[in-house]
Amino acid sequence: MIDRLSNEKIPSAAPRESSSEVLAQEIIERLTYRIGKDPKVAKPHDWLTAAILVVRDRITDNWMESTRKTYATDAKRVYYLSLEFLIGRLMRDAVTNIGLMDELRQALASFGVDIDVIAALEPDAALGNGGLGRLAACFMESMATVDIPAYGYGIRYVHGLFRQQMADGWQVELPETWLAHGNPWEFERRESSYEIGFGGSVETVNVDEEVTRYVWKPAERVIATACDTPVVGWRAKRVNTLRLWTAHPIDPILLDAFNAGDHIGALRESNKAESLARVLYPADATPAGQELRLRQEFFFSSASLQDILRRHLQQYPDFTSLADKVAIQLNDTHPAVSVAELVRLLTDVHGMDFEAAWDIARHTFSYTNHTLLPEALETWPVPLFERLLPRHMQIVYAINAKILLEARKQKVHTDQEVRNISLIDESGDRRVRMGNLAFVGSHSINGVSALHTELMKETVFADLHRLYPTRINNKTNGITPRRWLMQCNPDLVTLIREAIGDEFMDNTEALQALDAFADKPDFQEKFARIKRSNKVKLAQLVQSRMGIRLDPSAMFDIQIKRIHEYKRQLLNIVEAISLYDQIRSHPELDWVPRVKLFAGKAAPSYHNAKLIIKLANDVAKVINNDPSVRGLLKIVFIPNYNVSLAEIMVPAADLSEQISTAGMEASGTGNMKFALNGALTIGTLDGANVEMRDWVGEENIKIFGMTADEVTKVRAEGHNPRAIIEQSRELSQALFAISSGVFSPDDRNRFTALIDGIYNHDWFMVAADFDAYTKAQREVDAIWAEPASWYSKTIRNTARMGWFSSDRTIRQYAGEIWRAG
Ligand code: T68
Repeated sequence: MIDRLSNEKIPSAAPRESSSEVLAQEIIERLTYRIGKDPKVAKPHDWLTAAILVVRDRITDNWMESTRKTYATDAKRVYYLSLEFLIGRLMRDAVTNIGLMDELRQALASFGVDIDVIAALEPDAALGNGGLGRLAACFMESMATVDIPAYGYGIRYVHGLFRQQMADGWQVELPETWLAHGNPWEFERRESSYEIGFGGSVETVNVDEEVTRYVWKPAERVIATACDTPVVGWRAKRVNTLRLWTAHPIDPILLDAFNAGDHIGALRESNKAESLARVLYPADATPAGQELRLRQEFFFSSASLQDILRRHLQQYPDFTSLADKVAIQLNDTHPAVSVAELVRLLTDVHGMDFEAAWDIARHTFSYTNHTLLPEALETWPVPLFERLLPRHMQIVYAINAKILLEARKQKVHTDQEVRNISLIDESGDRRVRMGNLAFVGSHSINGVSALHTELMKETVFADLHRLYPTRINNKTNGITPRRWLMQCNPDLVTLIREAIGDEFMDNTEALQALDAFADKPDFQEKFARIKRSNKVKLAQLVQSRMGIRLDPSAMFDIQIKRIHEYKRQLLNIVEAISLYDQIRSHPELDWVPRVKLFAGKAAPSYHNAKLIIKLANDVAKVINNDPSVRGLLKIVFIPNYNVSLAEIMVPAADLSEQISTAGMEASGTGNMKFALNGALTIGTLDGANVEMRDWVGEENIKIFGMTADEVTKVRAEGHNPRAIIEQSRELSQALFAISSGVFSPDDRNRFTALIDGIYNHDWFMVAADFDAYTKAQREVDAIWAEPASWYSKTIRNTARMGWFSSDRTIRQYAGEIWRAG
């Protein structure tokens, strides 16, 4: 196997020519022989599939080459384990990265097919909830771009994140069916299948007086089968693999049951197995809690580890070299059970002793934390964990005993601190703490922004940090500039190339040269014209989807992200209401016309988040239909936010809303996308906003509100929101309007509880930050009123955001955590 892969004499497919004529010929071949359609009757979808197959074949050539290179150079492999990959569409990404956009466009045009039309038919692969899943997708593209041999491992959900529909302003969730037309990107790998067990018991075998072997006898078993998607980096330097697992029963049908007439029972096992990969859990930043989720976590962790170990043994004699040749990154705690599973595989299956296995595990794993919200930290009830994974429970106890002994030896921790370090939370019902398991099983624990990393050391992991003070480190998030600048904003890219040349396309930090153009009137004018044309495109989308007309010369003020109380869409809506009041009370003033756009999904079980969506829609209805506003303010909530919608909204934004309660947003990545595309940010000193301010300069970002330290202090000392509200006429009027039913005449109490929350505790500091926020908004208006000043700032945002490329982030992971590449 190894010999074959490294043997240069094995012939490989000949490199392909890429003229538009050759591509056209290949498209017809795929249409005819792979899809079975005569070009005369082919539907747009058939053309899309044919085009993807042509592109995929070209990528496949580079893919094999990349795999050969990894073997030949004996390179370390990086494995990125993530329950979410929020990819979006792949066609435009793949075609631009292999540099065939013009040729393919021409080839399709020769059949009268518009590439933009068919590209829009590709469904979004929405195998993630939000930032965490999108980060994994950006990382996959950047790992290929910076030439790191990497595999992403996850689950091939049949249904990704739900489709959001609005029914009278309420969010309704509908199933999403991205696989309805098949998925031409993927390759099923039947030969890469593994058995995954659940439940049952553990037997002990005494090998001799000293050595006991443990044998797990699972009560249930399912098969995990690999499905591979190639991920091509910029300029096709390398192609890596995204390997997603599907679940199958061992016996597809129980024939005895079927023959006895039990037709449903005959399929029970099959349904149970397949339910593992059926659907993505839609809760973000709130743990799912149910047994199926833990089953999903173990299913994909075990399959991935078995695959990693098998690949290692193909190339090396044993596992002593594992940590030198393999780095496994745990994307949040969702794959944390891998720590116990690797120890089990190395000891019970491969005969290693516990100490050696534990040592290898710790040197192989590293863990990224994405949230400090206590309610989002994963824990599992001990009885559930033990019933589903009895052997892993024993291993968790064995690890815990080691760690607690180490802590006791240090003699610096109080009893309470030792209890905090324990892998088992004993404060109520006993629970396994997945964050602590991931921490102790890893040599690196990273946060996703400088602030977040510091807070990790001070809060959730304070005691573990004291025990292992060198492990926590920061890796500030990034975004891929291919999707989030080159593909989504081609006109801006043309303008930038004319101004500063092409270097920024390979090194995003070279955008800095644009700084010299920020105050040039003719450059500003061109920059403004491109922004306007992006806004016209968004306005057309809003017109056609929602029947609302938007004026592209108004300021487009955008907040798009998951709906969550800590992200404070509510603060934005309350400010809109207060602005509405002022426009009506002072019609004589020179108001800046604004369109406030919102989009985002709420977790289906998150009551307040769903109420906030309804409020945005109720407020929009009143304001948009009030003639006394004279079109100066519009509110729009665009349904069904996804990656593809973001690609249209991001380049069209003038103002980017990044207004989370300080200390609560780990990083944010939407903030980076907007600034890179020339929007001004209004934001708190939270997450990566802090570092964005350092890069763009404080005169080019509008920061407002309490700091994380101030929030902590106010919460500790007791906050009196009622007093604050009573002192602010604008705030009390806006809150009163909401709670008294001005926007919900059909149900006057609809929002009473939501507003009572602000009066009574204001956990998210909406009242506390309101005045600072409105003041900042009026300052933004003043800048907008001076176009030269506005564009000078926004151009500098584009110029100075290059550091936030995920290529930089990945280089830091590779150099400082993985020691790979
Ligand atoms: C996000 N986390 C952070 N979680 O909120 C954001 N959680 O600040 C950060 O930029 C981003 O991660 C990338 O680091 C999430 O998106 C989830 O989606 C999630 C999903 C399931 C369970 C818990």
